[in-house]
Amino acid sequence: MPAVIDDLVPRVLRGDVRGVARALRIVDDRGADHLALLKALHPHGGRAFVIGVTGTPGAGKSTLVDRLVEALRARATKVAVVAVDPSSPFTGGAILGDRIRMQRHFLDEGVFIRSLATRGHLGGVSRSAGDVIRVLDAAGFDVIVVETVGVGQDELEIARYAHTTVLVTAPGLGDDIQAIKAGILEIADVFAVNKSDRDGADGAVRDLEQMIALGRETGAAVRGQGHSAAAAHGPAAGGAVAGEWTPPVLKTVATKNQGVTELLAACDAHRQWLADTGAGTRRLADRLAYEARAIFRGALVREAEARLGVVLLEAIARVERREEDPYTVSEALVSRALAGARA
Ligand SMILES: Nc1nc2c(ncn2[C@@H]2O[C@H](COP(=O)(O)OP(=O)(O)OP(=O)(O)O)[C@@H](O)[C@H]2O)c(=O)[nH]1
Ligand SMILES: [Mg+2]
Repeated sequence: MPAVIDDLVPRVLRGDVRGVARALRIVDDRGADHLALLKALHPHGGRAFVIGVTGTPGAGKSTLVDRLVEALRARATKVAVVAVDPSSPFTGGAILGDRIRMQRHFLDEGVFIRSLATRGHLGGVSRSAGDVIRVLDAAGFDVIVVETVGVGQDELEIARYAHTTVLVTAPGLGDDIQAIKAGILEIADVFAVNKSDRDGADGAVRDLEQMIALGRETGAAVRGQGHSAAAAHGPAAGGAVAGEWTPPVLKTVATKNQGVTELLAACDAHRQWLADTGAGTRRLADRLAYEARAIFRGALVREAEARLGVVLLEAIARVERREEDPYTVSEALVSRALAGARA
């Protein structure tokens, strides 16, 4: 192991704030030592509870996260917050806004706030988030909250790293609730209808509950298990019915700190359910498999690009000039990159 990593690892494991910041910079830069660092930290992870917070832009995610941090600190939990904004070209501004919103935690040693500059990273947003979570987990943070904007593919992928995924929406975003249907229903464990001080909160709660019930019916039908009304609707406060988790839909007003205790309780209940049913172990195995594939793909592309060098550039130029089709070119490139490689 490189000497610099040798020195750094114990500092990260002690939770030394400067050491953690340094480690995150190394991971971000993807320099020569970053894999050695991640390898060394890997065995020390697996203790942190990772909460993913996603949902429609402007729904109040950061305000809510700030309140969650406050509630967690009240129980002396060490918390790290990771803000991810993969799509916006104005990331600097958005993250600055998040910082200002959360700055009252800045002098608290038990809170670590970090924004993720993700665009342009090979392997994508989810790989960066996975690496950052690995460092923070090893550093002994009890809870890691990951805030992502939107409901796109990146956010769905980041949810793979979370134990509990909270979807935040707000009244009057009817169109967005339609958009949410595309995949997020399956991955959200807890729903928060924030800005419940506004009109339409009860309607939004009803809509979501209906969609969840419908999703469960469809799921049950697909699995050929049938369903009961009780299983479809579950208890009002959310929770497990016959081994299944019914995502609760909670009303919150982040600006007034309303519903935050209940939201945290729902996350705790989901964590307990993961532990009690073995679902947590399965999710972890899924996540590790997914992560291994993503890391493999990234490493493969890097290696192939390094081997091909200028040959790759020339081949792409031929496609640009319409001398060759991209399929034939890709096949030839893959053959050439892997030539001589043994399993
Ligand atoms: N009325 C009302 N306003 C809220 C509530 N929660 C947040 N807001 C306001 O909504 C605006 C957006 O809040 P943010 O916390 O930045 O929302 P966000 O979802 O993190 O936004 P992005 O990260 O940009 O997608 C801010 O002006 C908040 O003060 C709430 O419960 N009620
Ligand atoms: Mg935000």
